[in-house]
Amino acid sequence: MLRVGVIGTGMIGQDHLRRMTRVLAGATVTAVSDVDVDLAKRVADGLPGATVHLTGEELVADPRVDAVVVCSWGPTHEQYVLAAIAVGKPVFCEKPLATTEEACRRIVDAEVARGRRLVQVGYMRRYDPAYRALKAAVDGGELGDPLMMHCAHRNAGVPGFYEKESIITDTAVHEIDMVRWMFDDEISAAQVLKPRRNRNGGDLQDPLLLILEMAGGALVDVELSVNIRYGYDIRGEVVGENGTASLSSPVPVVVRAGGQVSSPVALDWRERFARAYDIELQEWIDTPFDPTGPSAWDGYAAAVVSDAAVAALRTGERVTVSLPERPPLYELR
Ligand code: NAD
Ligand code: ISE
Repeated sequence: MLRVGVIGTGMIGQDHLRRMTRVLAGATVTAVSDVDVDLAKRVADGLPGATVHLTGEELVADPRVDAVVVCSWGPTHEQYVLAAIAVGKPVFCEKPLATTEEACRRIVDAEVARGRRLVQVGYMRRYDPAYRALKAAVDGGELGDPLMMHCAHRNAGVPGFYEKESIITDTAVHEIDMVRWMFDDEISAAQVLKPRRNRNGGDLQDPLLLILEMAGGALVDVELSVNIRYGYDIRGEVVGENGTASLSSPVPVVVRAGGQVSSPVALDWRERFARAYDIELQEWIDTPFDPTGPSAWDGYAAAVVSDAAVAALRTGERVTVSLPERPPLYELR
């Protein structure tokens, strides 16, 4: 049984706790921590035997914790991931790995210095059955070479920690990781176009259109709408030389009644990606010392592009991206 400590007991922290205690096999939660100590205590009430630690560092050092799950706000991830690497404990870190290139580089450097992979990042789309089927269609070759991908990432509203640039660093970062994986290719430039603002978003630049250029020449457009009220809607269509392939809408039911055809829209990411989160965490629990999911390097690469996209958002310019050489620790397996 893997003894897990969870740092950050907010929305996704609680959702991962639920799946580790009620859905998945092989893990037991022995500790939790949150800067909101009362919240951590309330959450721990439902976790028999779990210790509440006042700091994440204390949790990482707990001898009853074999592995760490980090679910606190993005800018706080670095300190906990570094603490786990320092004591050689595996760490599953929710995305983004950290919110800047520099912070992610420090994590990569620490892991390389340690000489083994200990970090997995929560880019769960790689585990989503619909995205996997889309990638299989692209890899199968029937479409010919992929030329473009159209994506939409729509949220009904934004979480409390959201800041001006979170639309890139917290939201678009999923597509940034996903297209690197989908096309086995790196992103070479980013540009941001700003349409008229949605009044639901206050002074947030919402929606926006992110254009990503892939090194191999494909172009990706991502519509980001984060206060669109009607629900959580994730779309993706790859256009190839001979055909197209798109994510099908994963609706549980279609109702035909009263002269209407209707189906429910997911409320948020918990509903839309439930299966993907289950698969990613189960695989991590099964082999925490040999993680096969998104690595610290993938987290770093996403942050380099995300920094470029933030610069593009600020300046209106097309910003080029170049990644340094990937350390041998992260060679594809
Ligand atoms: P949240 O605000 O609901 O929860 C975050 C919790 O972290 C809060 O309880 C807060 O008090 C705590 N916290 C903040 N700073 C801390 C610190 N220094 N130490 C310990 N605890 C701290 O936010 P959330 O929606 O659960 O998001 C948390 C993280 O998970 C973010 O990085 C977010 O991007 C990521 N996330 C990923 C997905 C996904 O689809 N993979 C979905 C949602 C959130
Ligand atoms: C949130 O943090 C997530 O990661 C969700 O998957 C994403 O859709 C949302 O925009 C983010 O705020």
